[in-house]
Amino acid sequence: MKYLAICEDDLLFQFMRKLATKRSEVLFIVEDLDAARRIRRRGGSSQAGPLDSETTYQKAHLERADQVILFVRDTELWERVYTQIRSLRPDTSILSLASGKKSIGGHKDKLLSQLPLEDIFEEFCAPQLLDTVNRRRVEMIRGLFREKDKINILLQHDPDPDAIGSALALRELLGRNRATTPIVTFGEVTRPENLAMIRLLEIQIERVNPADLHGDGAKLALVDVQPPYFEQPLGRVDLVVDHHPKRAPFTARFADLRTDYGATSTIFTDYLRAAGMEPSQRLATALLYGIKTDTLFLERGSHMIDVEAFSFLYPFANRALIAKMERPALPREDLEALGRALSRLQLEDGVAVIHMGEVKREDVIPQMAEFSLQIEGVEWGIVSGLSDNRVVISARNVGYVKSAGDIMKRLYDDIGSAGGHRAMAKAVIPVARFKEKFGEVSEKAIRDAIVPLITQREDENGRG
Ligand SMILES: [Mn+2]
Repeated sequence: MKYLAICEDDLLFQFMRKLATKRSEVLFIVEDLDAARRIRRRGGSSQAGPLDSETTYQKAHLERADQVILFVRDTELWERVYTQIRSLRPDTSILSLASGKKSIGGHKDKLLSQLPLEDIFEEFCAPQLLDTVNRRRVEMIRGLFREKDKINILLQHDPDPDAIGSALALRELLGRNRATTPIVTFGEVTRPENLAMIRLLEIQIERVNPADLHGDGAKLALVDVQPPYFEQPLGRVDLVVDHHPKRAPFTARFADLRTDYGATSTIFTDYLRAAGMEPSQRLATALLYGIKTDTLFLERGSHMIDVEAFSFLYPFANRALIAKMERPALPREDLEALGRALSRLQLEDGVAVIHMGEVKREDVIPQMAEFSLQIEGVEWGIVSGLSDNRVVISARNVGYVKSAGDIMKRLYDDIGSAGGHRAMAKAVIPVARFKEKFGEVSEKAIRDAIVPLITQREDENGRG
């Protein structure tokens, strides 16, 4: 096969140098002498001359060419060159590389085919370019923090797998651990699948009060969420990586919002790949589960990019573990404790108070608080249990009433840690301190303390 490549300059040669020099049958015809020399110096064959002149093609033996490749961006020149070639060789096939689809429109020429540059670029160059962009972003992210900085990675109120996976990935990307880079939330994980995820992957998510976010000069990173989501101002935000649309303006030292991504975990998978990092099984499992749940197994709003990230992570992940997360099981003992508690449930002013006693697994408590809101007439669900010599209390409400976080704080913050937001809150108190203040750990003690605060009229609010 003899190829004739007709080009304005030596750009095409640069792109296909390996191929063109290996196959000496490609002759490059270029406009100027310098370009022709450059091609020859680098091992190609070339000839210089006006591209629209008959003499050029006679010298190049156009009649021996099996295929003409046309790489001319100037549309007027393109027309002249095309006309010239066709008048000399009506039967040779021409492949035109051009931007846009314009030039081909006017010609009913079966032997002319066009390869749009955009398509070539997208398929072969864009992924590598994107890789460069991601690598640059990773460098910027690493540059945000100094080694001695503590970083809080803040998630939404009820962290989901996408957020949790992203937080783990950020930590890994920064080469940090749980102590220096805790994952925090103002709320807590409640969905059984998500609780199963953090239990099976041994991920700790700490509850913090908004006031403590920058304690000890800690830096703040947000993943899968943006600052305006939070009711309270967050102070200085160092990093935001998210895939949700930007609803309100915010400032952050670094922000990467990609609304065309189905999951934030996909963005972090991009980062990891660009940084040349192979994810651990734990991280790959978390990210895979994040992408899977946020895109409803690659159905909802997912794109090629999510599918690619998914298939990259798949071999590293523990699929058996994911199957367990999707069907979380409750310990039998805890179910029995719940059954007993439910059997004596009394509803008063729409408030359900359930004390489960000793529980095997602490995450059953928020799960049951969530569940209690489904009981008819329940507007507040307060569920408590004992775990590790601590009283753990979860509060939930239907959302339009008083702030659960405020009430828990007023009651328990002085003897333990308590907080949360309007619809969901938690308190953890050492048993001894609870007994000092309330006498005993029982449904009655909890109810007697909480119900008055819930039913208190608005105008009294804040005085007690
Ligand atoms: Mn998400």
